[in-house]
Amino acid sequence: MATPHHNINAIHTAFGYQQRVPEDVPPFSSPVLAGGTYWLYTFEEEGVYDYVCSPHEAFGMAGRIVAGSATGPGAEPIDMESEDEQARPPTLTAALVLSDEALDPERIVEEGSVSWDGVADESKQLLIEIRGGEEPVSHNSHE
Ligand SMILES: [Cu+2]
Repeated sequence: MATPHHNINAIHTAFGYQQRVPEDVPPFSSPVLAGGTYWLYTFEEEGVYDYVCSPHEAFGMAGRIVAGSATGPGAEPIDMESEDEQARPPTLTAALVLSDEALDPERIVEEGSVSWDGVADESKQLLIEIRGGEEPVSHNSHE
């Protein structure tokens, strides 16, 4: 990673999310990494893997990797209406990014990769506003 303080955190029920990695995959997460370092993970099961960077999830730092074919729970649309606090959707802008059509799993398979520039600006909008000394204010306007 080029800059510090990022990690990889699977969108997995063990972390309180609705499952967005293949069903048989154990939960996985990297440590928060220093700049210039890396972390290795081997994809053992075929399917869609959604993940977020825990410190920056609300800001849209999320990703999708398709190992083999676009299958499994991550191939389905994110359930934004879920009221199950033990199975919540990805948070705020991460949910927008992962719902953007640029990250359609079949498209990722076809094109091999999708660039950040391919994600629509409105999917990158911040849904929280941080002002000096105040708590973040929710502007959860996409529901
Ligand atoms: Cu990050």
